[in-house]
Amino acid sequence: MTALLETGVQHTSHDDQLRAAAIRVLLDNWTGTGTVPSRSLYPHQWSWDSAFIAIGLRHLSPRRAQQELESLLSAQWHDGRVPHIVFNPGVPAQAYFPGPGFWRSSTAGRDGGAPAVAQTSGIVQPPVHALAAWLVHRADPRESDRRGFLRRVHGRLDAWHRYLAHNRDLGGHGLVAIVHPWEPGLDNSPCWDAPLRRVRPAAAGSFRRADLEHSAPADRPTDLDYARYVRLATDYRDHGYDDARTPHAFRVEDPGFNALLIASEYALADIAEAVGADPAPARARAKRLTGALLDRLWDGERGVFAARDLYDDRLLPVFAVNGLLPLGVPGLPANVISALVAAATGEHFRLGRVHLVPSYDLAGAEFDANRYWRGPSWFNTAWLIHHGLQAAGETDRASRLRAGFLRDARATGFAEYIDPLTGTGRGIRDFSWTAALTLDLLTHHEDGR
Ligand code: 2M8
Repeated sequence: MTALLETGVQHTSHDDQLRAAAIRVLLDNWTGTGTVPSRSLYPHQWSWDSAFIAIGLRHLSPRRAQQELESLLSAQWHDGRVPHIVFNPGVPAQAYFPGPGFWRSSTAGRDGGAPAVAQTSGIVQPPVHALAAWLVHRADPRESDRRGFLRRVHGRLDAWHRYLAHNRDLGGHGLVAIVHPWEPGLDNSPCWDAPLRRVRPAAAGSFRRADLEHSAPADRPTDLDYARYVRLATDYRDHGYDDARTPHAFRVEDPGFNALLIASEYALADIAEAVGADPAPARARAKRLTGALLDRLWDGERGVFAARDLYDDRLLPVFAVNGLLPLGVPGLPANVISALVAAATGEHFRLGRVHLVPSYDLAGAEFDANRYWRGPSWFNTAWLIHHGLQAAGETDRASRLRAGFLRDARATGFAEYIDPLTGTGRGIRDFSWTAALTLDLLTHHEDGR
């Protein structure tokens, strides 16, 4: 710990001060086995947060980055799912809703092989973990090999991807479906408004939100949205988190989730090769997913990817940041890449003319510069699009986005999200993935990822 603390002191330049501040956030939010997204609003371990956090932590302590991922993966269910939250038993029950008493994973999830001791949620989040594990390994291969890191995580990551391929292809077209708006991580995006309208809200007063104690109501989802989130999660739980048995009133193929899975399948193939296993299955899955992504979710008329509602098998005509995330997927046709860059820079997202990348259409009827995923810009999606632009050969745009990212992270004290029009910080501060990805962008690494 002392060595880590020393890493963060005695710097003078602008970047070094920012690096020291980012390290401070990560040290403060470390619990001993993993990192909380925020001490106040999110006092447990979140799945895709941990992957982004590990990507930053690898520059501070590759060993700690390994631990971050391994502590999350240790709560994996036998069916392969990596839960979206792993609860810290030391945190009071009322600190976060829905908490362990709501999800009841060890009893309701018994058939899915939920851990007997660790308490978790029953839904999932985007599978960024294999990508994170590979990047963590690459940061210090010798230390990784010495600790047998890749050998230990390979089987778990493989089981995770197999769970998604086998249990979550609810449409039968080779893509993963999400069954709750929290699963893609873009909780209250206008993308989900239409499919959510079908969901009967849980009774008002049947649950108590904890988020409004830490964040302004104008920045967070509405009570009606919450009542629907609770209904969906209750139905899943009451069907034992069994994907085949649950009626799933909400079933959507999301381009962001599937694009991140493709990136992670390629990373899993690299991991397989490094541990002497067969990389072919993961590579084949990545290729199949890419074909299905193009067939099912490319909206050629609007020039972006779109989510598909499996209820009526229709694309959801919404410009949202998840539609840009496939930019980094290897092997996309050139016309798709150029259309995506045009969409990012056009009137809906105005890349380069606003702060980072708005989560939703600047010209859309539902645009709200403050409210959670309904307009604000987020640092993790900006980081992903930065890499997508690099992969597309758009190096100038990528470096301008990187510079804006670092400016906004510094100016807002590592805000959770920001107003895309003014750059004002929203949500909470000292947010872990903002700090972690700042650290990553401040550090040059040879493979460009
Ligand atoms: C937000 O989601 C949680 C539910 O999972 C919440 O609103 O309470 C989202 O921004 C999600 O993407 C993120 O992983 C999580 C923790 O940072 O917070």
